[in-house]
Amino acid sequence: MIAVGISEIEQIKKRVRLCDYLVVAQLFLQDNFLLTRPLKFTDIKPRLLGHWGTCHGINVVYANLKTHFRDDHNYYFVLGPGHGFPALQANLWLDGDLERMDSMATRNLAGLEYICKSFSWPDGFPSHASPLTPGVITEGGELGYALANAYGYCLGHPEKTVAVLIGDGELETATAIDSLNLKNLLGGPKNGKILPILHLNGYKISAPSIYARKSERELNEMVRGFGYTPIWIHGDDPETFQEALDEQIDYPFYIYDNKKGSGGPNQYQDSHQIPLKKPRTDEEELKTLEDWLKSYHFDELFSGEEGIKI
Ligand SMILES: Cc1ncc(C[n+]2csc(CCOP(=O)(O)OP(=O)(O)O)c2C)c(N)n1
Repeated sequence: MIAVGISEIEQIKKRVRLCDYLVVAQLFLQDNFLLTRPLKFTDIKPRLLGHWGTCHGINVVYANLKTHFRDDHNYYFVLGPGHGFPALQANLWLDGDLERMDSMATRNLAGLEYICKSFSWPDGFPSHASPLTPGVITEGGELGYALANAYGYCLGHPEKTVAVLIGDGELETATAIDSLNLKNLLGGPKNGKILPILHLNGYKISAPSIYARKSERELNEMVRGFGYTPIWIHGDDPETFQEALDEQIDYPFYIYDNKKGSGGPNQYQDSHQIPLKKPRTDEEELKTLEDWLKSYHFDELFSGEEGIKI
């Protein structure tokens, strides 16, 4: 039994589809953002930069946490892998957080075109989370500090809950793994609650992460050794995710186990950055990109006239 109903579960799925589409649009498109006509070579950005592989997982985590903590004004989210910026940007645009900081990022077609065109574009947005991003206080390009930041943010604020998403590659940094020890210093009733979520998508750039090479048992024992209780979330089903978040545990450590690059044309190590190299010159890749974008049925979630429909 989970604390959210069927309509909220459906809403999470729609939100993830919408944000996934916006990620792909930001990475690839400089025109024809709603696919109102067949995709052409000239619709594709001349220089493709950014990261896809981690983005679907970020969108899943963001949507589930947002629903779970919908009534909690003391809930905060820290994103470790700042290279997943297009996913963060999609969520911030959808909720109007971006428009509050940047009046061009309106929640309509003009704003959608603006965020897509401006991603990784001269004088536009950088490819990683940066101080231009609402709520971002630490440059997002260097991995490792997310958990320490989350503990710091909770210091002296027992009312706060901070969920922190840590990449499995990121957890290989000395800073991230050692930050688990902060529980012994800062866990307790005087400070806020930390919810670490390990994004176990298997790979760091082109090689398997060390944590993906460990068995479930080894990972569980490692997590328990640091004083947390491991809670596994296998796959993308929001019901499973909500069930995990509903568990009442003092020091949870969620392990979100999904496929890197899910929903895209290739997975794991081939999905880390731009999974299609030459859709601006290769007919087959252009078609693959068009099919990929169409797979999200974006017209059910957004239209030029009505705007956001979810
Ligand atoms: C301290 C540091 N070392 C290396 C890098 C280069 N780098 C960028 S992304 C990445 C892989 C990250 O893997 P993971 O944390 O698992 O994220 P995901 O696989 O979800 O993209 C690395 C090593 C970096 N950004 N920061």
